[in-house]
Amino acid sequence: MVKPKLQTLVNIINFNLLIIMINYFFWRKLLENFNSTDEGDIVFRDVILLALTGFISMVILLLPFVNPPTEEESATTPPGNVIVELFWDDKRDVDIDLWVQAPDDIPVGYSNKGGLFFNLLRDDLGIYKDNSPVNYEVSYSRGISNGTYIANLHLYREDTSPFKPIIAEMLVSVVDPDTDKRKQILKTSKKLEVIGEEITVFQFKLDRKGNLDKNSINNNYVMLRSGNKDAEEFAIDNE
Ligand SMILES: [Ca+2]
Ligand SMILES: [Ca+2]
Repeated sequence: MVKPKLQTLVNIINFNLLIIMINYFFWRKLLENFNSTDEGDIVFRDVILLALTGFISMVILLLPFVNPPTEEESATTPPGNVIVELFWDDKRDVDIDLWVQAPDDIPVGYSNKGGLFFNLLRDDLGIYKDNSPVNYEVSYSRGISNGTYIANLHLYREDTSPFKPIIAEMLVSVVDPDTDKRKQILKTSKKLEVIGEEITVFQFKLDRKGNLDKNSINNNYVMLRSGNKDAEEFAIDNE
């Protein structure tokens, strides 16, 4: 619960006293209409009046705490400024890898989860060793560099033999650094059929504000992945 500042509390109490007075005179005027002259009735009336005004003032005093402002809004603000997401069928134990590269940075993917600007949150292996029910990878950048971004996917491991083609969906979003508003700028689906194949899904240019240069969008292939099985074996053999 967020504590109100002292000044706010003083304002509430002042306001509350005003309400007590208004209430008291309102109800008193109302009850006077009964025109009772009996002393016992007057005492009873005053007690009731005090109890009533006390109750109303308690309610008013507690109102600011019924639905206090929380810091939830900031918790729902997505992290990062350039967000590249990859989705594939949750029910299939297929491992697909997302690879991204920011301008003037190294490729970021499962074997290199952090660069200067991008970070891969997690390498989703399909259903294998996954506590979540989803097949999903996401990379975030902090801040937006001016220049060309590349987003690839790599079909790493199959679930069945022969392999049944699978659809992967890629989304690119930008969070405006000034307003924190998130906007999806690119979206597409790809049918993947060849195990081990890496494709470039998007190349695109952004300025520092996250504005997309629509003329820059293409999918000319640039290899980003490293640490693939062949490369690992090659590295081990040559040690
Ligand atoms: Ca993966
Ligand atoms: Ca998964």
